Amino acid sequence: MSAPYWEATLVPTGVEPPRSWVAVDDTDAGALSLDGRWDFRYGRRADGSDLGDFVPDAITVPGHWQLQGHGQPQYTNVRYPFALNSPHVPEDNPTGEYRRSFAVPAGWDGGRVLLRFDGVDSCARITLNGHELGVSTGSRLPVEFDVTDLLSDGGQELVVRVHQWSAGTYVEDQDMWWLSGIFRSVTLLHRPADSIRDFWLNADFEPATGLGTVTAEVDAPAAVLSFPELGLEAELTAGTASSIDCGPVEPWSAERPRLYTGVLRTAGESITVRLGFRRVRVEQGQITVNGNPVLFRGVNRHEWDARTGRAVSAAVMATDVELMKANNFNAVRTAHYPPHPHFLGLCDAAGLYVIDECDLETHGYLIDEFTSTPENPVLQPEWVEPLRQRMQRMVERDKNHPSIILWSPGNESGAGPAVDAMLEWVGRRDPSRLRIYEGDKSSRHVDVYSLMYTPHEKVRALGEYREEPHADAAADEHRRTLPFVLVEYVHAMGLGPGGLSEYDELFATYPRLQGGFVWEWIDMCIDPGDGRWLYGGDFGEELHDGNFVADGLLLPDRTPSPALADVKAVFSPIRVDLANVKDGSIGVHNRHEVLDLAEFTIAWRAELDGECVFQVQEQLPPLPAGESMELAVPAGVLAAVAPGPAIASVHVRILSGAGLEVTRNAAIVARPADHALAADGALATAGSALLSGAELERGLESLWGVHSLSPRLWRAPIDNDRSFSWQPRDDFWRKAGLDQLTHRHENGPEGITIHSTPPGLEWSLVTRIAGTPLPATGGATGGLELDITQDFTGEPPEHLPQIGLDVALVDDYCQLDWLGLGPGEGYPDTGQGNTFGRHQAGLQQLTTPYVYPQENGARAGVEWARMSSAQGRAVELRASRPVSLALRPWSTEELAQATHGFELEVGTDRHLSLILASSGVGTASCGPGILDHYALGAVKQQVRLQLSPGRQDVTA
Ligand code: IPT
Repeated sequence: MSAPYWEATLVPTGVEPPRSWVAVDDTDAGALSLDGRWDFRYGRRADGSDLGDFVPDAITVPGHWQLQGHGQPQYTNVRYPFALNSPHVPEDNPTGEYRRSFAVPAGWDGGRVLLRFDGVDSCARITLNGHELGVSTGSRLPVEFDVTDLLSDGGQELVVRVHQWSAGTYVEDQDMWWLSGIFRSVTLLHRPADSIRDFWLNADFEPATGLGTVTAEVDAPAAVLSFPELGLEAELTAGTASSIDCGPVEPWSAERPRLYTGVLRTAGESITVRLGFRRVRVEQGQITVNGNPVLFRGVNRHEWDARTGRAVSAAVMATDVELMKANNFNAVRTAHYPPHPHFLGLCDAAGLYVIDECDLETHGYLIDEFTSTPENPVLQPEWVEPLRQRMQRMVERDKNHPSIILWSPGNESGAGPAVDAMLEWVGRRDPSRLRIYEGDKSSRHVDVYSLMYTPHEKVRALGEYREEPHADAAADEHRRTLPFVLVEYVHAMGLGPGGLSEYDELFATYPRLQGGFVWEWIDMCIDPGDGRWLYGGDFGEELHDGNFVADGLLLPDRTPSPALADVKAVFSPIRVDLANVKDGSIGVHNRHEVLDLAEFTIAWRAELDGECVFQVQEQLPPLPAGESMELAVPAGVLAAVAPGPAIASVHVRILSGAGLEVTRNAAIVARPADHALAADGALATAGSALLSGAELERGLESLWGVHSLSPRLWRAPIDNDRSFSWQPRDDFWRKAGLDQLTHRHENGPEGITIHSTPPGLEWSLVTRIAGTPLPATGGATGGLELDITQDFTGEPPEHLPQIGLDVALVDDYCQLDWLGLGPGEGYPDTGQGNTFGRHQAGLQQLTTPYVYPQENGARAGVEWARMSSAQGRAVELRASRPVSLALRPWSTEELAQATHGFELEVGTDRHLSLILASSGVGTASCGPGILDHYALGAVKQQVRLQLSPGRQDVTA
């Protein structure tokens, strides 16, 4: 018995040869969209024996059936959802049959009619008017069928039977939800007589002369290519590549994505075409575009929409590209499959370098980074041709996009003949672009060496060509000539990633290191329609990988997580260094690839205690790309912040020609001469009136509404600390009892002493709070001045998450104003997007709704703050040295216990964490842990706080 089609390692059958994808708006040939509601029936057997009757208008195309009430989503990362027995799949194979009828539009005379599917997951048998057209495989690749001779005179009936599991599943083991169905558009295309079957306009730029050339291949009779803007009108001959001189042109790059729009015309069809002239090379061990070395400030993008899964609208794609550009990204890797082709057009227009990655991953067959089981499909002869064809299908579909500068055969599939065949084929078909593939450590068939999640020191070694030799001498020699790119790094899961700035420094130092791609763009959670964010296991799946699917820079609803602002700051193509601002100049570094700074402006602001006292804006000089300069501070700025009784600071913002902020920075230039609080000084009124513990407690309660004080060393575990991480620090911290400290309060004549000890261990944290009353001024009630010290006895653990004090409050404080770093949360190795200044946030903005609840929201570098409650209480804090504050409507324990954001309800409880020292966060959820200099030891802490009744801001 021959294998059923869904278990055949087949290439698609009955299909047209692959060709360039043309948007229906770009051709004058007729097209009919078959998107919309289709009839549907669903069963669990691939032979269709249990498919009931069709339900009319029951499902939306494009879409996934699991998100429309049939079957369940399931999320696994590396593991396959069923036992490995390629090419066999389980008998329980969810199967959906789609049906719709349509009429061929009038006027489609002559020529042929094609039926195009842009994406069907994972395998489909397609039937038109009772005739089988063929079988589609390759979920994220298009198939086209010639249906000309099968059209009936009346209406047409199209039936598509789709299977969740197929032989193709074995090569589609990407880290994402298993979701099925017709998830991209279905279109009927008229191909008039003498229309254009395929074309490739490959536009080259010669940096030395500034001349452009187009190599044009066309599969069409008597085609004419015209670009009026270039004064170009050329006749093309089918079957031969014509080389067309275009004269002087402006080159295309991510920074200046210059496109020329023209027309490719035959007697039967006109297609709008776009040229981006650029030359991609490896020169002297560096990737260059138009002769300029590039530095990838990139991100890995899965296609995702929390409501519709991988069926993403054009509007969502546009939002993604706009957000990437606005946040200083210049590159995107289409992890781990060819994206909807519309996205690539957006990258051409906006300026993003693209790694176009083919639909291949066999991760579940890998034993470790270097070895795979012998059954790995990429090692099997029968997979060579189907996988080679997948590469061909992607490249032919996407070849006209100037934004694509690298081709990738796939992700994490190891090495083998099938991958070699993919790389060798594309090397011959398109030598104008480069090849990259992380999965083959020999890098034999690629132009760029790449790894993922590599620790900083190893990356430095690569930058210095000090890498471990490859066992094969020839491969080693070749690999040492290659540039290096991190295809994935800084795993943006939950709070973090830390370590980004240090990677950026390495990229800036070593020419061989040409940047990397942050993992990943968006948290891939499912919103079932009520705003909840669900992850693996929430659909009753037994096998799943939990919240590992939520590791993006955007929260599931596309609101930026704080990390996005940090990435924007670190990736900024313009750096401003304010270290010497007091002396009258700042450093400006132009990190662009081609742009000089003539079109950018700098906005200066002088502030006293956070209030703007002077501002001025000026054009930046035309500093060439790659160069640095000293820029004089305008006279008025420094004059306005001459030392006085306030914290004086200077702020700069760099704005693009369009007025968008590229980056910002700020520096404190003077502190008040009579700063009342010196960290090492004595209490202002010490000796005179030290309050007893009981008096101090009463004072704190009446002034601030303090209900209880709990010293704290533990944080609600962040994803980077949890047990699945590469450095499961939280396991260690729990073993050390940090989450279970018990406290003993002693009220003495000189204040409060709190002994905090873990169960059954000998060491303790001793917190001492001494206080004196502050005199009342101008009729207002007086305040309190506190001296807080925290120190250790015995042998505390070597590394701690934080050192501080949790304050449970009586009033429902709902707003924080502060002078410090902001506007976002900040930890020692995050918060690069923050600047010093006066900030304000309501309770909701003060917490970050990470999908999996964890430590979040602390505002760092705080020197002054005012907390205001709904009841009208306000209290001001002035600190002798910068501290971190986190105001939350739940306790650390509540935060730590919840497993979904929606489990945390906002009541009237308020908890303030006063964090005197904090560990970094690292990126160990997938990658290196906290860098040594961000680790926190058991170090004595001291701070002096002045608390006073605050002025309530009058709200309308
Ligand atoms: C690696 C994968 O390439 C990516 O798809 C994703 O799984 C990511 O990391 C983690 O979120 S897999 C890792 C085990 C190296």
